[in-house]
Amino acid sequence: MSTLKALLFDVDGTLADTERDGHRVAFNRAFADAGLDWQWSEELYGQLLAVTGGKERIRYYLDKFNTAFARPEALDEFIAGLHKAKTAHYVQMLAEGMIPLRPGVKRLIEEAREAGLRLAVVTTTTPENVSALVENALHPDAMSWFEVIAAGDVVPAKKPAPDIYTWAMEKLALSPEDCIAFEDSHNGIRSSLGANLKTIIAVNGYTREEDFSGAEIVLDHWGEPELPFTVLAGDANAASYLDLALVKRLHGG
Ligand code: XBP
Ligand code: MG
Repeated sequence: MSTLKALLFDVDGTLADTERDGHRVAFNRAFADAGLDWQWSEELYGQLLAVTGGKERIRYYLDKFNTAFARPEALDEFIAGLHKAKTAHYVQMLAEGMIPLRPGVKRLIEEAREAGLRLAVVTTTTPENVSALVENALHPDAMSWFEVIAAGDVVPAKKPAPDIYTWAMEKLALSPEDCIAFEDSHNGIRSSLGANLKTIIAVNGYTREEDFSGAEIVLDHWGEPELPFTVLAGDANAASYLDLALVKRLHGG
């Protein structure tokens, strides 16, 4: 194993718990704006999360859960319009500070920066959503902390395909042995493992029961000195929060 050089962070569910009270609410607001009576409940949204990507998720909803809807002829444009409105609502919610980072995220990223590690974001979400979260919840200048932002439609095949991780490592000019990935979901780890990356998992309410075989460790959250994590699978070597020493140990380099 080579020395660890870069940390690759997923966004939704990993940096912040964005899905239930963020994306879901923004989708519902966009539907209401468009005069649609669609309401994505917390429970339905859990099922819709099977598909990554907001536009792809709307299409999946129509295909599987709302087959009676009279589809407009220009369906792609219709979905793109709804999704654009959803992004505007979501970014607004972040600007209002409605979605904090998960415990431990800021501390770990700051420690990694001080140690000279390279950082990247690797996500399925829309690029505007990344900057809105990072600038509002992490630091106003924090976009410059990430050397590569791999987001949204830059690769056609979204997670669980490995393409977005492969794309990010190409931009960093690093190989999988130089990096480690941070994820929260089954689709996320399928993507990172598919790109041959060691992966650390912190689950959230929607992903707790998912299959994380192949993860280096599965935690209930990243942990803080005053807020210890619970290890759901793997060995934290008696640590109670994720710091760089534990990340390096899990990476093995
Ligand atoms: C994130 C997603 C995204 C967001 C919505 O998955 O699935 O679709 O829910 O974002 P991951 P957009 O954390 O695995 O990257 O609406 O901007 O697509
Ligand atoms: Mg995620």
